[in-house]
Amino acid sequence: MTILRLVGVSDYPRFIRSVSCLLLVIVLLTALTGPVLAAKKIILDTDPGTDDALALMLALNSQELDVRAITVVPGNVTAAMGLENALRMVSLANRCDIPVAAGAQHPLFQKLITAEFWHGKNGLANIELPPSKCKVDGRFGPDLIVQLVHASPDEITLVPVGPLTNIALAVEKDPSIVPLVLVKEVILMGGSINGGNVNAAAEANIYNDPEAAQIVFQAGWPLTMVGLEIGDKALFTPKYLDELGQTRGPINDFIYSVTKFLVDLSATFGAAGSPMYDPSAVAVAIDATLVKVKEMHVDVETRGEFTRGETVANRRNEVERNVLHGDRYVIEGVDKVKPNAKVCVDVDADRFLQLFVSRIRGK
Ligand SMILES: [Ca+2]
Repeated sequence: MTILRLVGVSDYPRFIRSVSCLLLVIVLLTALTGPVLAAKKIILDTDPGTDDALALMLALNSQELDVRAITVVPGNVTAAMGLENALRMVSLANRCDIPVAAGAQHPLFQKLITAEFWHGKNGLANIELPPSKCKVDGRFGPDLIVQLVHASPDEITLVPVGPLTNIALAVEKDPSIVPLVLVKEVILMGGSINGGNVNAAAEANIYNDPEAAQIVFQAGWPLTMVGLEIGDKALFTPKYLDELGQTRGPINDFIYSVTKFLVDLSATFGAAGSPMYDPSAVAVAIDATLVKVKEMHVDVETRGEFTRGETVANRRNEVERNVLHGDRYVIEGVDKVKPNAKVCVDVDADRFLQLFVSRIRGK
């Protein structure tokens, strides 16, 4: 009543229109600035790698994420080739402002296993990107991780999509980044709870440095494991490739070529499409509602004859308590085991793939 009296009855429709316009402006401003303000700071640790290329470009094309650094780890390709690939991709995206740093040169305790067989001889589907305009950051990758985490306490999400060597080295060099919860969260692509992809037991990223992976899983920080179950369900099929091919642009064209290589490769193995492994971790960082998670305790097998590199997930989060009585053990009860990981067990595959395609197309 008071408002009506103030504006006068004859002005009432104009008043409503003004208020509506103001509300519309506020909504538009919130839509435009909101996600930018709330961008999640991430460090992408990567061994590029074809699916690393997809992960990197998805991250750079998503305003929900603020990529603070890219650290390179050996895995799919050697450390030197991975660094060159990372620099060329960042250059293609015109993002020389993002530090790109070299890290470990080999796994902690074993020989490196490279995967040109799956990724092309240069690791990037044999696509020759122009030389990089960007310069390498001189800092050692794990040091850069520690430095950035201290500079933004409780704000940095680590997104490792390669072997976990650099992340383990960061924890070993400065264990304080974990107990003080300086790292907000770790969302890693790696592992599986239903068998491996390099052999019956192990997934490639974990298999390439099981000791490092065990350090990362046991570190005590909030950790999400985006394993094979997610990428294997989210197949990049010719349908999505066609959608990607409808638009042009440097990133769009590059990712189209990479995904075409992957789709063609998967067809030679009789698969309907290519599993979206690395981009799945970035997608979870963008929108955690894409996946269903279950809390589990996960250990990494480092000694098994057939199971080295397996992520051994305790689905019940309990173990039998066996107590020695004379010459035998007797089960006296069941002890609870504290979960250390949110394990992704399902994904809304089409929503994830549509998100990927639309972001690469810049829409
Ligand atoms: Ca990778």
